[in-house]
Amino acid sequence: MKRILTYGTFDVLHYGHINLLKRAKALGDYLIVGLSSDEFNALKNKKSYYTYEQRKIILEACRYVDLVVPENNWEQKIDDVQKYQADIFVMGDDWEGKFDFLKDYCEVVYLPRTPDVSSTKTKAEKLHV
Ligand code: C2G
Repeated sequence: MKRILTYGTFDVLHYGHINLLKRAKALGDYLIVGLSSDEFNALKNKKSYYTYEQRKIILEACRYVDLVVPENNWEQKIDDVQKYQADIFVMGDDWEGKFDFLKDYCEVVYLPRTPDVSSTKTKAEKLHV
């Protein structure tokens, strides 16, 4: 049973997020997502359209996601890898290198981001009519 761990805000869930979750899940059998709390988003200077609870409901409906847990700070990742017995930590490659310290605890994989889509862009673009 290979366990995968990833983190993010996953606001206004879009196909870039799904593409990441799908590829992460394909690396193992069980995908745990550390979902950024509203308070942690503030630390990331990110505002989300949906609240943590709303983003959690949406993410839990995704077929690739097995467990959603809160991400409250930058420091919890080592503990989380141990707590959730993660074999592989996965992030989009906009984070390339930023989490290499986890290599002492699990495999670290950075996956290519899906181009041309983001929650910010989705919220800003005119709706297709
Ligand atoms: N992502 C992607 N392609 C996009 C947009 C996002 O592959 N077009 C990936 C990101 O690289 C990330 C995940 O989807 O791995 C979630 O993206 P965000 O919600 O923007 O997460 P972020 O704000 O980068 O938070 O501790 C880590 C942070 O919580 C990551």
